[in-house]
Amino acid sequence: MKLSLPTVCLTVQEAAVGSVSSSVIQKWCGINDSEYRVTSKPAAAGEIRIATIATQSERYTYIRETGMLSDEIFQLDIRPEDSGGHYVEITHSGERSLWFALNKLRRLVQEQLLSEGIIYDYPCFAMRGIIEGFYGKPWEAEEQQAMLRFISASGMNTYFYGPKDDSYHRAKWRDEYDAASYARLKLLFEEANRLYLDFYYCIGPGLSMRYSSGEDRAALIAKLKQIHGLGVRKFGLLFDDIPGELQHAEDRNVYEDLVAAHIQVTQQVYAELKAYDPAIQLVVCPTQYHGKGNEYYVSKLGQNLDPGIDMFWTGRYICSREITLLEAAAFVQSTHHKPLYWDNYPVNDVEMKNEMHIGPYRERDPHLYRFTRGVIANCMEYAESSKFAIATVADYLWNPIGYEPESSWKRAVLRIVGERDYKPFLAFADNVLYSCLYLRNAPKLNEAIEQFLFTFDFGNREEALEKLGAVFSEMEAAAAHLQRGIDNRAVYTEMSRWLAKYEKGCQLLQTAWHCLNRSKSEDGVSFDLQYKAFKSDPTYVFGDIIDMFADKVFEEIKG
Ligand code: LTM
Repeated sequence: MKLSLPTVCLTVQEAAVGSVSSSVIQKWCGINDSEYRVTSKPAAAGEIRIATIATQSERYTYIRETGMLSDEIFQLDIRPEDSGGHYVEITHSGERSLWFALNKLRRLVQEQLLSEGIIYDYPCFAMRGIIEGFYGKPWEAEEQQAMLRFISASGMNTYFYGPKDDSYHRAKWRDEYDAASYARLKLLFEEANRLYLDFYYCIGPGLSMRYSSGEDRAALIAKLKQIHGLGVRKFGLLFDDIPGELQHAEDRNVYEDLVAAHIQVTQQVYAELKAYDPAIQLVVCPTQYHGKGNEYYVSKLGQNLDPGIDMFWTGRYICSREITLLEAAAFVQSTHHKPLYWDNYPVNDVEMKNEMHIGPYRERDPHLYRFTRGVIANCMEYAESSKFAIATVADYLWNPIGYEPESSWKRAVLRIVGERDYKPFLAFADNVLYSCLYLRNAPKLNEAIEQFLFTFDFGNREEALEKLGAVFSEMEAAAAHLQRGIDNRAVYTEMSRWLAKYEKGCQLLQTAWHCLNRSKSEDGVSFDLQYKAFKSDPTYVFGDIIDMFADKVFEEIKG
């Protein structure tokens, strides 16, 4: 989506020294369609004049609250200019913190919150990002690039490449990338770099690897070195979703169990890559990647891995409804590693394929950053629709204590679908919020029906019908609006199945209303047919809310 950002004028003094900040600001203007100019004059209306101060002082390189060095701290000192524009002095420690400062500025402009004052800001979680780690069609190159721009603009700093159905990542892990796929990966890596994102390349060899085989271990290291050739320095070794026992006789002769094999292979990969290039970093995903954190496999793995290797963990369950401090602390205690959460939200693959996960991120303890390396959210194969949830994950990870799911989510909806479709989209979205994080269905519709039933049965029937009719009509109007088209074409296409089911449901509710109003005798038959058609579509919209209401309608039809 295009933003109408003001012209950004860099003060002459800055540009004159040919500073790094000048090139960062130019790049940022390019990405955000904002005009870039160098000036000595105060900013006129519609302009922002920027001056930057780079410093390595403690205030800009160390987060006291987390006790960690950081390259992401910044301060914005915003002052209105007499000439109508704004002067903003950005204090930062380097390119990345300047980048985040500019993105904060962008949000202030976008949300019309640019006003005089000082904003000193930094993120709470060290690693904040997403993983393309779902089953299903990997994202297209353009979708990947757009997603990188989106997460970077949202304050995230990490992208993991690990689509289960990229055969080079998992099924054909031994094979080196062909020229075309290698070139595509290179572009992706370069874009991540340009956007100050840490790029992790993941490999999942566990389906067929013979852990004891020198040849297989050499193939694994050679493959990672091929990726290292692109400039990639961060890797993920994924042992998730593979058999929990050693599969090959030769492995059973060498290792007492699976975890012993995983320790040896991971340690060797880490040692050899470190010797090859000391800058490399490694994350491992255990085969037991969820639970209490004190089980045999994961405790033994953690206690025997180099402390520099990070460990993925999805929490109590594969898709965890909540993540608590106690759970994180238990993991730290038994594995001697802070968990790096691989959070399976908004992913909707495998048995969740009929759900559409667009609701806000919830139920993660606001103090979780104290016990974790970070959170990496696993996305849906629907790249554009993943952004609703991802924007809220980004808000939580930056400032979990100030995070408010509802307001963060509404900002995300506005940003993604735009003003024209905002209200109808909210009306629709309320009926597709169900996920592992939120076990409720269609809360607004549910409340309207509950109120209706009470008044219909025990109060004034006409009044009850009138109120419910208004709710249904509004829903039907929203469905019709969205079916005619959403400005964000990608959302429209990805959600076509859910939008169609929503429309079907809205039409069914209208028929139900006519039945209850007894205005048309043929409505009973029509409702029955429509209801059967609605039920035969497994796409998850409304949950069971319409079913409960349908029972009442059938009861009334029977008289
Ligand atoms: O969660 C992990 C570590 N692995 C897989 C994911 O690739 C998959 O997307 C999710 C959701 O189905 N479940 C997994 O087990």
